[in-house]
Amino acid sequence: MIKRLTLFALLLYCFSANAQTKYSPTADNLAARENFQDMKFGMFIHWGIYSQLGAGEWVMHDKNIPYNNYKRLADFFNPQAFNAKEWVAFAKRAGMKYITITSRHHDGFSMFATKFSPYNIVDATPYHKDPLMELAQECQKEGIELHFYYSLLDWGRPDYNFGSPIVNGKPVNGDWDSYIKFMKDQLTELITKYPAVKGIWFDGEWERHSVNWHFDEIYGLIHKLNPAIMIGNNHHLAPIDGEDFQMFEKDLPGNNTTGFNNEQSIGALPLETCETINGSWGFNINDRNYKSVKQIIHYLVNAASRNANFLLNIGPMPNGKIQPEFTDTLTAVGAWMQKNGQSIYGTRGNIIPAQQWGVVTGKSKTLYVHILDMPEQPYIFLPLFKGKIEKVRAFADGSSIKYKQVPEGVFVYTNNLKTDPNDTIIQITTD
Ligand code: FHN
Repeated sequence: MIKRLTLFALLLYCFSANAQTKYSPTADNLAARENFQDMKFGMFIHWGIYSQLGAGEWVMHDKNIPYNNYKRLADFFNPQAFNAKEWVAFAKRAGMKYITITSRHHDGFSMFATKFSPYNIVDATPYHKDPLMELAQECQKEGIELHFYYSLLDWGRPDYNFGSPIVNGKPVNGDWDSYIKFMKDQLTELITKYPAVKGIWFDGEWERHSVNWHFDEIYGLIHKLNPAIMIGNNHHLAPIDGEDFQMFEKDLPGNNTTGFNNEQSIGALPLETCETINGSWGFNINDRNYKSVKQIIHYLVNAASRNANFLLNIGPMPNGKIQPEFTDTLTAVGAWMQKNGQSIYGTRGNIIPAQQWGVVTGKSKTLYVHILDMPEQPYIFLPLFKGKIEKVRAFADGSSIKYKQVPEGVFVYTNNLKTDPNDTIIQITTD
């Protein structure tokens, strides 16, 4: 009898598992994915009450600040100099097409007006305004996409119960159902109230790999509210059902210098890689490890050649201003994009593997060869290239360049080429 019951339970399980419908993206979502890949360059923003301590967004955790003491930061968070117009104009000037901003980080503080937690910028600070609404409205006006970073991990809420052991998919002593409901309520607010929101960027799953995050319900809800929303999750794993893009942290797809991407293979979804302009995500007054204009251009070009967007982070200051080191660098990157954006926006990658001299991006019948490190010999070689070439020109001035096609690929001669210290671009038109 017991055997029969077990068999029946097994059959029932298999049946219900099969009956679960797999996510199938709508036409609008597929269009959003194409558009996402076309944008190529986005601005990541980590900004919260932690910015006031000038030591990054993990300061509460890193400096062992008790949650109740940390919460006092809200009492004097008053970013009077925040100006959504300036931020959006700055992102545009840098050549960025979308903004991904922290709506709630691991400290649990909501940077938006929410009915579901009093610990939010409108109710808990003297600022009493919702900067994310101003940003959303400005993004919509200026044609910039807005994505919200949303932390799954919460260091302070009793229902999350940070540090608790996990038993049967739930934290012991927490109230997991209440926490899941809370997140769904907040996500509903973010998706239904804020204009221009086009994506949700989850983070913090890695803190509890063994818990049941109810992603089927959470992703299902988001796509029900707006099927075109792009969902990504920084779980450092291969994408799971319901996600619309795959992200990599501080590494180009396929690399694993951080150790985050041990279990992460590259899937078929649109890709994004994020990195920060210095060494910190949130404002860090002591971090002067600024990336140069050249480093940022190289990151962007390398990401595009591997078919990935580049989401570059800045941590604004607590008053809402962006420090001049960041604005100067990104204004120069924007000037470069103004001239050379055609070789990045709307392109796709994985045309040939990365070479010692650089990489290739492409759009329909045009290839853009990015020489990032000019070789000593007067030519570069593009392996595997089999298409019929119509013309090879310098992108900067259109002058013709000599080439020789062989069965193994093509030699492009660089001796008379005017070089660019950031990236010498050659345009190959194929038939
Ligand atoms: O812990 C966070 C960190 O603060 C930051 O938000 C980055 C951005 O990719 N993600 C987490 C670390 O994986």
